[in-house]
Amino acid sequence: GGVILVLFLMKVSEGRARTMNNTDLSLIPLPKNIVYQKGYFELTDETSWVVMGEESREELNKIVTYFNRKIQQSTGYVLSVKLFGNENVIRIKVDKTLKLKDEGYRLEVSSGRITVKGKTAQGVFYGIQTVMQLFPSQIESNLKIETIAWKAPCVIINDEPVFPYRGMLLDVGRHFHSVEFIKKQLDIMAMLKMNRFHWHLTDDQLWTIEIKKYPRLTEVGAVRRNADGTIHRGFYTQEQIKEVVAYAAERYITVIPEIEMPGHALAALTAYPEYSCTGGPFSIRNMWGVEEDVYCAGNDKTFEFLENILSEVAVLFPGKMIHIGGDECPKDRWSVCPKCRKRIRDENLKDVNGLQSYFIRRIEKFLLSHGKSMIGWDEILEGGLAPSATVMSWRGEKGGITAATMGHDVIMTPSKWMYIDAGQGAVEVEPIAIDVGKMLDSVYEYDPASEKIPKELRHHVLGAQANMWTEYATTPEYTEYLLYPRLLAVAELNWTPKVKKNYDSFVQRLNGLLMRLDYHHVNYHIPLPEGPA
Ligand code: TNX
Repeated sequence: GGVILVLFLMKVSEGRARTMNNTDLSLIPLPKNIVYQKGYFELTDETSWVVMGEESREELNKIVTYFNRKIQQSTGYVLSVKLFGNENVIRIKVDKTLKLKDEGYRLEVSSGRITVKGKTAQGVFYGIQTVMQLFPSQIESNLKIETIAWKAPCVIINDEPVFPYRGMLLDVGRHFHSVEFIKKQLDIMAMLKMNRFHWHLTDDQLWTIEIKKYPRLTEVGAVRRNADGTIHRGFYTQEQIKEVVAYAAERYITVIPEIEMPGHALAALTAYPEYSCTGGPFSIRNMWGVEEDVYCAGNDKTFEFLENILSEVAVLFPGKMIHIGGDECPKDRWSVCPKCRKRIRDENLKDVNGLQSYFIRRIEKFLLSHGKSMIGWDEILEGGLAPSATVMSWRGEKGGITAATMGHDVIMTPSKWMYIDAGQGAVEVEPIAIDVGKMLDSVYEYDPASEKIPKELRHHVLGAQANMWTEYATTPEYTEYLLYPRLLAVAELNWTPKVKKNYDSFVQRLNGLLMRLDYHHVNYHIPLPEGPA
């Protein structure tokens, strides 16, 4: 390990020692279009912001506050905000007439000033994120650094994302992760221009969201004793949920909560066994895999229970989408449950698979009546689905392609590429994970809208998502180790046009980004193309 680290650091310092060339920018994700210029802008304690125009002024002021906080920590400068000015300023503006997508921006760094124009305030936010990446990586430090000239090379950049959905899933239903941990990842996601956080809040092994109407969900469902005697626990109060949602919103990240049903529900059923087919009693599952006891689809009270939960969830998460899981629901209990069999007869369903579709459609109707739209894993396609639902394709891309053919929007998260809970190096040296051999380059090469998807359907592909399941990710350090640097590859494949994607260039730029992650104290994996020595 030590030798590898030294070699890596030598490589990094070699890169640093070269004279700075404006074409060596360490930008991730790589912008759509860069024109390199000569010279640089230098940030000083006299630099100020100028918020131009009337459009979205209040929001732009919030963005200034966000970046000022950051800049002050590392540089010690408190940048003022002025009404006018042309020299030593960072000018920002929302310009709706720009011929760019909503999240797009145009920026120009010249020796006298930096100008960032966004199609929306979010575009401005991303433009400034790019500006931050133009300054030395030390700008990410939370301690003041006095020995650095804060120079950004002169460039003109026109940029916009390929995909509108650029996501990351964190599973807290296997191993709980703290609010502090989540905020740290949201900071990094914002830096990478990612905009969706899929929060997998419930599973067979833990229920982690406080629901006022059903206190036993967290009293009973948020603590588990494993076979080895270790205790695993944790849940978020509604106040903490609001705190995370607001923190994400400040970074232009929408939080999508996932409440799993009809399967992966044993933590909830341990607390409220009356909503299962057998009535229990149960104890929270203390191994991984798929559980046979699921919500009873024949009992109207089950739907009342779930709808009451979703009503509270709908208020906590202002985003439009609610994820209801839908994956891996065994039908064993349903096929022998009298209430489920009666439902199959009464509703003229073909069989127990029809019951899965009945379940999902009934929940979707409820969500729509609350102004929310449903999203679920690709199993929700089985037996028919209402057209407004979005499908997350995880068992490969086939589910996604079928869904797009049927007119659904799709998020690609095929396990072969996007499951970054698998190991990312040689099995001999990597810690245990759920799977092996998901290397950085193979993740990077993934294309969410490839030739495999008929051209006329590609507009249904909203983007890709990296899934961080936590069966084996028991500590924050190890979870970060699995997330990084692969999350950076996922950020780029969602943002950067196919023709600009290049793995060698990505690895070059990665060195600079890893230094930024150091300032955030991220425990990333060090990628070595040669494998172990
Ligand atoms: C499959 S992806 C699951 C998860 C596991 C994951 C492990 C999906 C919808 N279900 O419950 O954590 O594999 O990689």
